[in-house]
Amino acid sequence: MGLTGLEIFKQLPKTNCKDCGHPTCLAFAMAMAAGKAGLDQCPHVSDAAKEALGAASAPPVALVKIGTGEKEVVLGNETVLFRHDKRFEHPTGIAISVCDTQNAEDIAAKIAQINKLVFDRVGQIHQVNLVAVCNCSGEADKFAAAVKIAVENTGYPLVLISEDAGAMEKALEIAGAKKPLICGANATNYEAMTALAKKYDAPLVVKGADLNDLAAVSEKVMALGYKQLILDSGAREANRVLADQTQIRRQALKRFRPFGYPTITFVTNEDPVQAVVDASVYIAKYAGIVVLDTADPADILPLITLRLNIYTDPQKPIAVESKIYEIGNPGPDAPVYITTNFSLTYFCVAGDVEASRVPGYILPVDTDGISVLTGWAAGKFTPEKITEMLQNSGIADKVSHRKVIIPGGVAVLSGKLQELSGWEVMVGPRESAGIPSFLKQRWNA
Ligand code: B12
Repeated sequence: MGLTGLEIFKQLPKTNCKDCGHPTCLAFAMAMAAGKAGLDQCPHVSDAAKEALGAASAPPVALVKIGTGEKEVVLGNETVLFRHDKRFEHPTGIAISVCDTQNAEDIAAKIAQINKLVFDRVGQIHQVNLVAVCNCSGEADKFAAAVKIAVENTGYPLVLISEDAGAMEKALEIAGAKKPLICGANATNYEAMTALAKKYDAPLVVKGADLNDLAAVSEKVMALGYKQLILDSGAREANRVLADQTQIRRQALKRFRPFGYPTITFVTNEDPVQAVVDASVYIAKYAGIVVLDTADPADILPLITLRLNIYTDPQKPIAVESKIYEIGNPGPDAPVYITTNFSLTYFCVAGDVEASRVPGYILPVDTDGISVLTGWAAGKFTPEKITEMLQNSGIADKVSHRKVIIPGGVAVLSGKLQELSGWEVMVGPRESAGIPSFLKQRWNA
């Protein structure tokens, strides 16, 4: 169990200096107890207090990294049960599995398919994160051969799935330098698997037959001094997985250390539609990693979209940078559109400007990522801010005319904007979908 706010408070300097960003030492202690502040925020804490509070100030779910380089997968550091309490920190890693009973060409072909699962959505690139190689054959040599194909054909970090320490050792001789996830240790093989994990400094899955067994194995591995762990409760049926994932997160937040690690889940449903539904439940409910067999984009895109929605920070709308965007190859006669920097708004407008087939400039005003009418109602999409953008963005150097098109929903801004900016304001349609026909009828720079 974690320390209470008062227990933490006793160890603090009690100067109320505010250097930690909290008004008093007591407020800081309470925030730490709730997992919302870290001891490193207090620059004056003594070494003795650091030692006493070390465990309490560590995040309830440890940070674990898999792989190396730019595709490294980072999991953990979670502090809440519900996203709206703060936010979820690290998105579920999506792993697609290959089996060592498949022939070499089929394994390479599936990996090629996995590598192609890259999607551009509202201006961000989203993709799967890991390739899981499964020792389905039970043979060490076949496993090593499949791992070799994976190493040679993908940049994604690997999950090596075998409970045979001998087979794992051979696989690690091939893939160990890439810090794969070793999957993994159980009640009988944990000593050998932990030794391998230590040797390669690679993260290790600890698996239990149920939650009690998982806690016991996790404790034993921690007692061996290894803490780069990922938890597998052994459950494979969706209702059991959901119950276990929830219990693991709850206990982790109560600082039950054996459960203070990210988790891994496996989708085993043979019905392909139900498999995607199961995976979506695991993504929604705390899975650090979800391992699936399918590499079909029609299965993966919905999961990636769901993950995007769950793992965005609810306190921060998705926004695009406030700068000049060129659609097509606009010249000095091209129309200039004003909008807001809420991603959804910007991408609606960008799509419709593109559909008009008339190259143009779009200027999304920084409204802290909120929409046109919300921005206007909140005083963040004003004639003053639009004028500032027209004057400071450099758009005046790019076009020879001085006409600007604003969204029809904020027609009310036009008079003041024209007065402040000196630009001729054209009120566009309410919906950006109307831009192509609006241009045909009204645009003549
Ligand atoms: Co609000 N909100 N909201 N809101 N909100 C609404 C905008 C609305 C209309 C609801 C209502 O009362 N009917 C009112 C505004 C009324 C008004 O004044 N006209 C409203 C209000 C009052 C508020 C609050 C002031 C409430 C309050 O606190 N009292 C606050 C203000 C926020 C603040 O920071 N203080 C508020 C808060 C919110 C939250 C909950 C935060 C979210 C904002 C999320 C976000 O924007 N990131 C919110 C939402 C979601 C909405 C809602 C339901 C949808 C807005 C949205 O996302 N639209 C609307 C209702 C509605 O609009 N039907 C109310 C989708 C985007 C894509 O639309 O930006 O308008 P859009 O873009 C379209 C068009 O404008 C046009 O095309 C786009 C696609 O169709 N377009 C064009 C865009 N750019 C351009 C450019 C050109 C050149 C052209 C031609 C066209």
